[in-house]
Amino acid sequence: MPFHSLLRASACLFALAAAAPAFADEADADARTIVVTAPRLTTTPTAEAVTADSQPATAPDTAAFIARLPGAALVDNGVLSGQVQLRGMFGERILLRINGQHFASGGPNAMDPAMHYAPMVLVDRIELARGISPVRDGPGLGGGVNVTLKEVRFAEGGSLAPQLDATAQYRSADDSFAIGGLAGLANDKLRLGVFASREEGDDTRFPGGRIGGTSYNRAVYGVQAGLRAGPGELSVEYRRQETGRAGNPPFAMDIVYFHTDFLRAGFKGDLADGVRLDVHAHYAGVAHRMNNYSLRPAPALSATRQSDTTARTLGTGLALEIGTDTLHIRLGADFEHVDKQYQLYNPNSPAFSIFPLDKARSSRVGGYAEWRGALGGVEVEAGGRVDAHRAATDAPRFGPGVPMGPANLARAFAGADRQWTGTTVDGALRLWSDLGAFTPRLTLAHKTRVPSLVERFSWLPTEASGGLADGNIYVGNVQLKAERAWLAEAGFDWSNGSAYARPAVFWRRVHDYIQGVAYDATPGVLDTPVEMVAAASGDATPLRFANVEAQLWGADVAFGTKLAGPLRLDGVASWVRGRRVDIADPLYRIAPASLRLALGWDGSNWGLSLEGEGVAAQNRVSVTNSERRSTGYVTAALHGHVVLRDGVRIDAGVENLFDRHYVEHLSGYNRNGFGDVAVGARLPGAGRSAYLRLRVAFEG
Ligand SMILES: [Cu+2]
Repeated sequence: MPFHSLLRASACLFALAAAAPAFADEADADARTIVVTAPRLTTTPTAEAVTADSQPATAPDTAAFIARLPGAALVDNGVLSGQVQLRGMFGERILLRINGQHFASGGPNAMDPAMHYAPMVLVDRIELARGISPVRDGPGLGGGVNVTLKEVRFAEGGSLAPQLDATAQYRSADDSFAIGGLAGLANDKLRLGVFASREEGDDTRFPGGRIGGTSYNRAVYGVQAGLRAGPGELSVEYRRQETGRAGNPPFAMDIVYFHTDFLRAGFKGDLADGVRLDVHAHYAGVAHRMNNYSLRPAPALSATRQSDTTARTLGTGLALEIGTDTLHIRLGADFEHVDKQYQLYNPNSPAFSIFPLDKARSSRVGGYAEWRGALGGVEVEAGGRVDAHRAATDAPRFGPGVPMGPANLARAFAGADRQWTGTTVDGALRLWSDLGAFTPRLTLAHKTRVPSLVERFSWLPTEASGGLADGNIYVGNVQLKAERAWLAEAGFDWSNGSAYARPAVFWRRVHDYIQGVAYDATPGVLDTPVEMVAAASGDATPLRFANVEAQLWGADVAFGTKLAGPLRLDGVASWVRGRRVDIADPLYRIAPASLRLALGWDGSNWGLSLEGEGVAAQNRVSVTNSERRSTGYVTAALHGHVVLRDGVRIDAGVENLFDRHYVEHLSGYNRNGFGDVAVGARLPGAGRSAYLRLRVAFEG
């Protein structure tokens, strides 16, 4: 059925392609997004932007695409639940946004990390800040990623003209198809668009069989509009995502569904000469269900569990920029409110129902100032922000079938102080100098992150941990303080027309880094109610979230050179280390060193590249998180593309060319008894996989 749908879709796209008028005028503009090849990135001093076509990536989530960039890696918690790791940090430490919108994940284990909501077939481009994100984007400890989905563009004249941008893909590793795109009408004042995507995949195959519980399906649809009124633009977008059953083998449960709505409205424009206003408001609402019996062998009736969770995020922002692009002051304020609910129950025994998070909510009000200018030959961006935070949760409800242990913990938590307020201060200074082919860069920053609602308020010992997937049972800690990091980063961009290199070294010291630690001084001895409840749930040595001290450092680089004629070599290398400072223990789930080299042939309208990736063993593992070592591996891939005519591009290739069995250090340990991976073993990477992708884009 998937393949038939794909054929139908392809036939449909070919028909459209044949009908597409030539658009010589737009060819250049489109070349930017359609014809880019090989891992070459455009760079500004503060961020890197890549287009969706510039990297061969076939996984449905954008997290896997981002993982190909320098300093980045994929934390694989499920086909639709991949998290971005940047320089050793992942989860809420990274400032992730889609179309500029930041929102809370709906799953207490982040089964829907931000990139869950960015299907690759709808992605236009990605901006990546490897080191830190600017203070105007909000607080955030590590780097930042903003994914921009495809958007209808304003046209030249006054008459409405059609636009289309559609992609269809098939890949063999999971017999999956993805189809999606955007259709719209635009003139110089108005743009209107509708977009949709649909993806379906079976279990992923690896050289030993198939990985149980890795099938998935997901649909996205929505509308967008923009209106140019006088000197400004008004924009509005609504997007709905329906994720169906999708597996999460490293977790105790799998996704039954996510139903998520996104709404965003904004205005950008010139108030007066040199005064720009940017104001927006957005909402995201997630409804989620997961369980431990639909996509994996069902446990005994008394142990069946299902969870219903919700998360809602409301945000607004206002910024005023006074000056020119290169010399200005920017003043802004923003607000974000999040509420979360998490109910756990036994569907076979309705009296067993409990709320590990009951009406938990947090809010943040922030203000910032940024200055962009130059001192002598040195370009400067300096900014500071202050945020006031609040968090609270209700006394947890629970049903009559809940055993005495958890019921007593609920009563104790009801009597505890369940409110927190705090203030954070962030500052960032970026310096760079444009010396022709050579641009040295230096960044110094102080960045913060407040504890998540799960880290602070999960009073019931469960595996909810924001996606750590280490198999440990965790309990929250209302005393947690905000994480504070000092960062220094130095690097340069160099290019001479035929070769380029963008290396960076970084160092980050994190005070009050939040990590699980032994619940008390006598781990394994069941002398507290929390340990007794945890032991009854299968873990006699639960961890509690605590503030510890940490340090991360490393280096990464993107580089490339022309070799001879159209033959070129490109590469990306990443290396990061992380360790606790207060005790001798490496940090958990840090990507091993990696190097990817691509030997490419750039034809005038086609390209071919042979890619090899080597990943080192990871022997520096966290004892605290019971992390296992992993061995290194090498894989190869072949990627090709051809641009048949302006706006019609076909990509095809083979990943894991030699069908190697390999295990990524950052994938979790299997807990799904279906399939051919032993329970408890680290999940393997996909076997040899061929793919075919067609993209058609035109502006009429
Ligand atoms: Cu979930």
